[in-house]
Amino acid sequence: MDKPNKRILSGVQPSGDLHLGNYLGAIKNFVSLQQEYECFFCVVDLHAITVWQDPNVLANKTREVTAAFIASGIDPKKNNIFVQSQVPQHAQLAWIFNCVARMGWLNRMTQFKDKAGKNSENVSVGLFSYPTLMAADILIYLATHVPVGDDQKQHLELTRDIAQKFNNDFNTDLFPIPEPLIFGEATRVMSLRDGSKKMSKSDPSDYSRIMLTDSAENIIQKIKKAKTDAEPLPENKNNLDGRPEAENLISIFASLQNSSFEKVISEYAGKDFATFKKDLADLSVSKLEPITTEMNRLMNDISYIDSILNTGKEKAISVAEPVLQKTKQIIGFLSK
Ligand code: AQP
Repeated sequence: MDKPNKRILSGVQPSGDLHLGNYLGAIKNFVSLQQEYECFFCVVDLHAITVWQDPNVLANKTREVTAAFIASGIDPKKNNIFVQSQVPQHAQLAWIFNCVARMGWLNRMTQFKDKAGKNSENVSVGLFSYPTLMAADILIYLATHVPVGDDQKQHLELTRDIAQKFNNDFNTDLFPIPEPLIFGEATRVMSLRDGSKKMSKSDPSDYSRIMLTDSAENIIQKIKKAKTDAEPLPENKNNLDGRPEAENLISIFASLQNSSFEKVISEYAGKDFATFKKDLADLSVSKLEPITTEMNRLMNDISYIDSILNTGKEKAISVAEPVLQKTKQIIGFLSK
């Protein structure tokens, strides 16, 4: 069993249409990391079913996330792209981690509190234990680095705690303590309707997010209607206090342009939002339209997508299985 120095694992849920937050916070960064790291990119359908998913659309959404990876520039020959439920080692290690993680740790997870809201008695047990499965996703590959959006930072800290506790409890150094890779100008893209809420697949308003499946007209409309305030764009970053919607649109612009927040501010200082939004819409369409077109082309070739997933599954299992066996041996389970 090799111990890699630079191995990435990251996942995206097939729980709805992918949006600009998923793209700028995660997928765009995957593309830039693929040369430097050995990468495992996973469509995390086991995570998706922590809330109800329509069985008639789940398979299609799973392929669509795969298509989005490839259309965004992830090379399927160089990287391992696969589906979480097709690699049973994830769920097996997750059970072991359920017995390592402490209730108090999981009780602190803000994503669970946000998603469960006042309904916490009625949500699935899976939604609560989601972070232990995420720890298993990462550690079953002995991944050293995890590129994610800022919203996943707390879950990654829990993964590090689980790795550390397992290693301590069993006097081993099997699991690495993985490092988060949270970078870029848009690590937390906010809703276009409310700058205090994260852009999310599950927001009931379509106008809260730009989706990778949106047409150019839709993108233009959504940016035009995006909430802003009456002030022009500021002269510097300090003048953005209390203006989360303005800050969000500037971050999106900077990230799409591969530029910096400061540079965008200096370019647009004092200009009105109508001008800025028009340029942001043009920029968004020019960056996203080629991805959407390629996703649509790939979705017309399902056998190609499935062949990529099949190859990815085999490679993933070949790495995950020895780690699972080693884990079981350390715990004291009977071996095969
Ligand atoms: N708004 C965001 N800004 C930056 N990054 C984001 N990510 C998600 N939303 C934003 C990052 O995208 C990757 C995949 O996320 P996911 O689909 O697995 O889960 P999620 O974070 O729960 O995404 P959603 O869209 O909010 O889904 P729902 O509404 O179903 O809960 C992760 O790296 C995440 O950080």
